Amino acid sequence: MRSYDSIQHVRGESKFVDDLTAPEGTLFGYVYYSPIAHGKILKLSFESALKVNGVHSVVTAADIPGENQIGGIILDEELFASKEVHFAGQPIAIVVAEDRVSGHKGAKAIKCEFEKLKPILDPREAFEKGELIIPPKIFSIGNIDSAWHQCDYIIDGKVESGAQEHLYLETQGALAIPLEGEGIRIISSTQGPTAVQKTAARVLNIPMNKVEVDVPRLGGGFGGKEDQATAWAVMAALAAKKLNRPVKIILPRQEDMRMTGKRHPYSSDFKIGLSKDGKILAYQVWYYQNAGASADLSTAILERTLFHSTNSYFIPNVKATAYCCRTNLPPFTAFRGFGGPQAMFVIESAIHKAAEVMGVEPSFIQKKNLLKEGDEFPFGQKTENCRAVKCFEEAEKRFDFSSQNLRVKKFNEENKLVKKGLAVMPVCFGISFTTTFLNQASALVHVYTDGSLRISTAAVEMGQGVNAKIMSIASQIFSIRPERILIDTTNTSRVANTSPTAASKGTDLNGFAAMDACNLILERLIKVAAEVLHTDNSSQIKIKDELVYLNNSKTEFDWIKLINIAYIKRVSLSAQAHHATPNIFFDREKMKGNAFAYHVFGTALVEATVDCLRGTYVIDSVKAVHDFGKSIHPVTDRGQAEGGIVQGLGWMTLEEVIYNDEGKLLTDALSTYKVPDIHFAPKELVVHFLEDVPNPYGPFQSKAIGEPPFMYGIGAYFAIINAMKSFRPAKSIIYNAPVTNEKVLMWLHSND
Ligand code: MTE
Ligand code: QUE
Ligand code: MOS
Repeated sequence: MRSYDSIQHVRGESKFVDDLTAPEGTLFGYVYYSPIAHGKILKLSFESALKVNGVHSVVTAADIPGENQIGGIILDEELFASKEVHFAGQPIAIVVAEDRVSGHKGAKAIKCEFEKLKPILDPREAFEKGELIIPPKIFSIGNIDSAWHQCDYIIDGKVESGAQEHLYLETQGALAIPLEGEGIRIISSTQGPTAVQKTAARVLNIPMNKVEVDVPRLGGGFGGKEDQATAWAVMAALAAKKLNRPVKIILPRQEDMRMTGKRHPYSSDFKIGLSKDGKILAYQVWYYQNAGASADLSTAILERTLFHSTNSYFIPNVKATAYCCRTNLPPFTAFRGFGGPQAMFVIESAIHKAAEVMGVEPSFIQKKNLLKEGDEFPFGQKTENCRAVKCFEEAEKRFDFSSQNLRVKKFNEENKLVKKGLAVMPVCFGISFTTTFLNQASALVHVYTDGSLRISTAAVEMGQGVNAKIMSIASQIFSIRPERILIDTTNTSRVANTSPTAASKGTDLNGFAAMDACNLILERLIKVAAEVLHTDNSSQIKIKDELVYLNNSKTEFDWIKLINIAYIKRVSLSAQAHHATPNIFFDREKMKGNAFAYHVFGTALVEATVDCLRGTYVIDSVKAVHDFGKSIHPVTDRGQAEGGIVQGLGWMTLEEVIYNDEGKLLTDALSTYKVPDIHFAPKELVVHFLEDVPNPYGPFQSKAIGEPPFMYGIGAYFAIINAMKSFRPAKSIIYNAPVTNEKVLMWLHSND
């Protein structure tokens, strides 16, 4: 079964914020933003903007009735810069106009004088200057100081990984409509409707019950609309209130790229100690996270980096220290993997370098140290239903690692200017928001008298297929055709206090909530059926394929008849349910706890070919064995795995975000920022579903899929540098992602 709105999508019929029929009199908001990375605002003059034809108003910090504050975890971010600007692209005002063109003209007419201050762009420099957003966070297990004495090899190194632009197809945007009284309705392209509601209420100084946020769907989010969709929605609401007219803001692509944060760049140091036989005995790591100008989700992301510092491996002595460094770049934010990929790239680099020193294959060290059942993570949780070895061995067997190695070796002996490289990439990703309270969701289910259903949950559909999965869950519970079910928009008036759709938890949380709500209705229907069929024992009643069965034999009652009898009998055909993930906790004092409901495992084999004359490369194949649990929706799950892998490949290879010395984004268009296309995607992309692996902690034994496959892409970095290495075996490797064509060429042909 394909994703249920795919036909609408390809026909161009699905409506995104900018496609909605806006109410008559809707005005357009155009954002005026800081051209400099750091400075004091001396004078803001917008009189000439107001003279531009079609311009109605300029909205600034001075128009805010409540607080000029949009921070989520930490209250450190202004909606509109009032006294100082902290990054190039920071919003200062919006011009509200009849249409986009006059809005743009108005913004160009605004004059702002600054006293320029020196920007900090580098996280290590921020660290040196004491610019930390929170005190350092540390995870540790065993005794790192005494562990070094037991090691036969100790290797240290430095690892860099770059930012990544989300490049959702639908840019950030919102439409705000003033309602009677003080009310406001906001249609937003956000992963976090409640965050928008809460922040709008704070800025507008009205209670949350007067703000309705509605989210029909997103043209992609990838984490970029978890926190950073809020500002535009609140600006639109503020302007709508001021002018008492509907206001729409849609960011043009280039300005979206300039104004919004991306995946956090990290600069890291590691020290790894191993025994002669390849056991990792000690691992120490320091992460310098480039957080950008305000906290956003950086602290939660930093924490997830620590959670994934040892990836799929058991290491008895670990000390991982993480610094959240404030710089004058846009606030970096959530992006698929949420800090996990950055951590995994460091440990994989450490293993790669250790393998080189020891003269063994990295996969030898990887395999030797895989997590086993009951092994303890540095945060104190022990593995359960651990499938690290199972996935690795299945991949090894299925994709025949040893003969692939021989083939590549032979190829490299026979070819002088073209080289191949292979890499194995195991992944272990924890499922749950590590901030425990966020692991909750609710659902509201209505059954109408024609037998059709309308379901609301907290889940936001952003292309990941959560609606198709919830539909499938409901259709299985009632045993009715999925066509009878409609998944409603995500709306704060129908489902309150929602966590963002994030952390790959959308289906787990909302699927369980929908399941519980459906079961409440089903129980009532079964009771009604038992009554009309004159039995006291409701366990004799079943609904199967839209028919009511008594003791396994068909009755005259079908789904629609049953619904109507229930209605006539005045039985409620609506239900609401709340779900909270059981048995998880995390103690931030001790940095220990069972933070995750379960883990997702898998192993990929990546092959790349490098043209050593030109520095270009192709990804020949990515082959993965992945633990999907028992998939609710295999087509969607495969799509998530393939999409995640290609996005991960992009982060490691082509996608390079470059800011100049003044903190200005140079790669602010698709001509300068390169993402994988169909030609770059691996020639062979195999995702094998690990068999017979039910997950007791997921709905219908399924597992979360949104983020974990992203990290298979990390294998591409090592496949490429392994190929480079066979061209210049004596030159030492650098760990600095993305490994762009330019970097490949420089490494192959320079003598530094
Ligand atoms: N897939 C598509 N097509 N579009 C997206 O925006 N976001 C990813 C992933 N897959 C995304 C996607 C991210 S960052 C997350 S956290 C999950 O989907 C969120 O959805 P889920 O929790 O329902 O899996
Ligand atoms: C994974 C996530 C998130 C997370 C923790 C994870 C996430 C998120 C938050 C978070 C934490 C504290 C807050 C808040 C959000 O934590 O997406 O508003 O106060 O938003 O392990 O994906
Ligand atoms: Mo995903 S980064 O948790 O939105």
